Amino acid sequence: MAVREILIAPDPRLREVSKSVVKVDDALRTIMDDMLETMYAAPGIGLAAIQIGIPLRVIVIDLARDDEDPQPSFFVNPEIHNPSEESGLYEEGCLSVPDYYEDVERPTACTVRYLDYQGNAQSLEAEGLLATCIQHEMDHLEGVLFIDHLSRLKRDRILRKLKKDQRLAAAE
Ligand code: GNR
Ligand code: NI
Repeated sequence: MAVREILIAPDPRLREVSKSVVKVDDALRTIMDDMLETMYAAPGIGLAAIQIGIPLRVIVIDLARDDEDPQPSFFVNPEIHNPSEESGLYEEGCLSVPDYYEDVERPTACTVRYLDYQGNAQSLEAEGLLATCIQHEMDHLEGVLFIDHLSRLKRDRILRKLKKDQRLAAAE
């Protein structure tokens, strides 16, 4: 397993629409293992493949707390069904938008259909943080970032600061 570099906005690759996985094989499992290790190292609770530059519809999530055993979940070709009519606000962050946290409104529950690490079809009823995280990761598969749910003023302000941070880091 290897920790890969996480792309930071406004990297144009984060705007790509990821492609469906054709086969869950060992090559894909290596990517999923690297995604998990990269997410744990960050640390974060979710990661989409495009965040390490791989435009495939693959997500890893682990919501376990530090004092709990790891509970990694792998979602290949995930689809959201039956989003709840009820929506709620959750303060989101993103490893590709480091150090910014803002409330985003999303359905509070949904069903997810996907292929697991072995390639078996699964269905999961998600609510709360899991539902939020899955929807945040699904957005990445469409080239959408959580800041796209904010006002243009807030989004542009964050993107401008991110560009400046990267300019300063490059000059170091
Ligand atoms: O680590 C992460 N935390 C988080 C908090 C609230 C809502 C979504 C997330 S996902 C984020 C990791 C990430 O960027 N995944 O794409
Ligand atoms: Ni993210």
